[in-house]
Amino acid sequence: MAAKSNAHSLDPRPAHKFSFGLWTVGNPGRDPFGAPVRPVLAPTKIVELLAEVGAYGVNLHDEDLVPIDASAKKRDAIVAEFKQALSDHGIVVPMATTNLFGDPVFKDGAFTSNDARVRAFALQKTARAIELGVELGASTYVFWGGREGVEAEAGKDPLLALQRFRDALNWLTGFCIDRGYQLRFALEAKPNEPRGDIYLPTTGAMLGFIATLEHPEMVGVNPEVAHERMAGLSFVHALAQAHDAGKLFHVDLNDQAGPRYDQDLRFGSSDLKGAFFLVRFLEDCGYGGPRHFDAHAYRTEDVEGVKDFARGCMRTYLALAQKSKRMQKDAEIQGLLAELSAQDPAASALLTPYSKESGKRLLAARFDRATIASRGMQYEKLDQLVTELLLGLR
Ligand code: GLT
Ligand code: MN
Ligand code: MN
Repeated sequence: MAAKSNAHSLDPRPAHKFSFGLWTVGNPGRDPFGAPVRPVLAPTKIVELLAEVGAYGVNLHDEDLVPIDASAKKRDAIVAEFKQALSDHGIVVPMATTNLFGDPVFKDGAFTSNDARVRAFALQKTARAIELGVELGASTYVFWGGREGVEAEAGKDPLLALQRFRDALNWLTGFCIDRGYQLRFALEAKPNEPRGDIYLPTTGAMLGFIATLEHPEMVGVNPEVAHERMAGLSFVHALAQAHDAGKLFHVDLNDQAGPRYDQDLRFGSSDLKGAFFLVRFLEDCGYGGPRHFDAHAYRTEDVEGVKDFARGCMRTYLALAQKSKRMQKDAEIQGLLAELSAQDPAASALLTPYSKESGKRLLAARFDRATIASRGMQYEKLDQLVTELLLGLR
């Protein structure tokens, strides 16, 4: 009986806010070396599939739904049909974004292109995609500048590129304010691919850049697991910095085996322990936004395999959230953590905010370095306990 109720507790519910992009479950398995291996599913079919596996939301680029050359009439018909599918299946659109990377016109970037015609077209395309997102009920708007970079450094002035990126975001926040849209922008970093080097390559870089915008309060970040790992960085640390800055507006969950091409693997399929710590962080920090899986099924899969992939992302997330609760109740782990957080009162008294007085006290203090340094931190024990907890041994 216990096993059965545990199995049910891994069933996704709307309150979990699990979302997928049309481009993720709809990914037909094309890669740079091979043609698609799965049928292209119509957006309405993808909505149906997401409802079947238990997701709550679907995200989209403008072109995932409306072809770039569609007439206004065609666009409206497609959108109406899509809205009907959303309401038939009880699926919402929490986030929308613009495809500023697929069309050849964006081969040298969109907002940072050297060509003013491209920059103006990118703004127009984004403004229209924002209208679409708002019409579908999105409250977060993602910016992933896949083509905003260089191979030939000589070809673009990096300062000018940043200025152009800033000008574009300022224009678009102005547009939203003017229209009365309540959208929040979320900037998504990636170090490289498809460009040799993409500007603002990490979440930390994005956070620094946001402070230079005209409306920083409207702009946050959308960190992606795979993208931080491609740069060899800790994802949970990126999440923590974003949250600390009040900028964790959205999150792209997937997995990635170290610095290599962007794998967008099923959540938790490669670095289970890393996934555990990020779930623990998201669950504990008060993040209330969607848990978006920006990943796709292996190229070996058929449509049933895509469902296995989507269910797997959500089940692993929920299982790890349960493990996090279990860790909270594990007396031995909590005992070690309590030991780690116990502080020497005399030393704590030295760590008060700076004043002339506290400065004098600190400078006069004497430290027994050898004794302090001789303390073992017991991280080996702690880490092994966490490992055994994840392995189901505790
Ligand atoms: C693209 C990219 C993702 C972004 C999407 C939003 S599109 O698939 O690899 O990381 O989140 O533009
Ligand atoms: Mn990715
Ligand atoms: Mn992403």
